[in-house]
Amino acid sequence: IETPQDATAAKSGNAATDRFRSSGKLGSIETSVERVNLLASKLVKAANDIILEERVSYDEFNALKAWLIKVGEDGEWPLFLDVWLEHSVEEVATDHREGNKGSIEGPYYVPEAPTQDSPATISMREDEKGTNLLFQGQVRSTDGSALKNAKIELWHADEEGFYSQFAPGIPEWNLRGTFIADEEGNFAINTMQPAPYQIPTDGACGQLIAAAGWHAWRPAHLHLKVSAEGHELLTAQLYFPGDAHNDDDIATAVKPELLLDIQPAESGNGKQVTYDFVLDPV
Ligand code: MBD
Ligand code: FE
Repeated sequence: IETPQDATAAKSGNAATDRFRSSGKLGSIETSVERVNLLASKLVKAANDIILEERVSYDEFNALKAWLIKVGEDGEWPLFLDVWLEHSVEEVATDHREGNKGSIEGPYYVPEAPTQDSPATISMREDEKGTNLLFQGQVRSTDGSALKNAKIELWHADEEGFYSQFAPGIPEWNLRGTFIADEEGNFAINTMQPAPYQIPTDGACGQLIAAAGWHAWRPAHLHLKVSAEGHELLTAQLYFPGDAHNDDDIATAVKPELLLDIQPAESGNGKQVTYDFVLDPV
């Protein structure tokens, strides 16, 4: 039997690649010749400028070629793009918003996790390790009105930093769920605090990180998608104060507004936190 420790970069990378292919995101892409010409020309020019300015050698050019080939073999294009570029795309897509700050989706979202009415406990193993976390709050519109029956999708890594469906030997929907808030937009979800996350070190992205002398860490985080009728979907991540990597996240996806105010649980068991979401009307 495989365990999460048997996870490899290529296995999680190829799972993320398959997930992207079946995500439906490819069905709705709109481009024009003018736009592709503009963007592709700028990208190629930027690369040529670097080669000329930095006097890139044939050895370096061939190292790049070998590395790009390996990114594909390891299925790590989603990981590479989400870690190093998605934060800028997210910034452009959401800078008009008055409601909550969001953050990047990353490579490990799976839609249609089983739905429960709040209050609820996310699906987890009987012996799930870690610190219990009660995550609660209210979903409102920018005018302050409560968003009745708002939908909160939550997914995150476990205490060892593994995501279900991307590391082997974890139940399919472990630490993933869809939750429906009550009539006043209030929600309360019991989960387990995630660990800091290291992106796979044994694939092409890990090779780049080692060769460049970088580190592979993301701070511990919760992933969320919050939605309600007539409102823009909010994709966000929330972070834990004091995490060593809140200030140097490899994915550049931390914002001050996304830090949680973690308190001891009133139940005496673990932690609790209240975090409200404000969505923008469409
Ligand atoms: C993650 O868990 C993640 O959230 C991102 C953005 C990239 C890699 C792994
Ligand atoms: Fe993540």
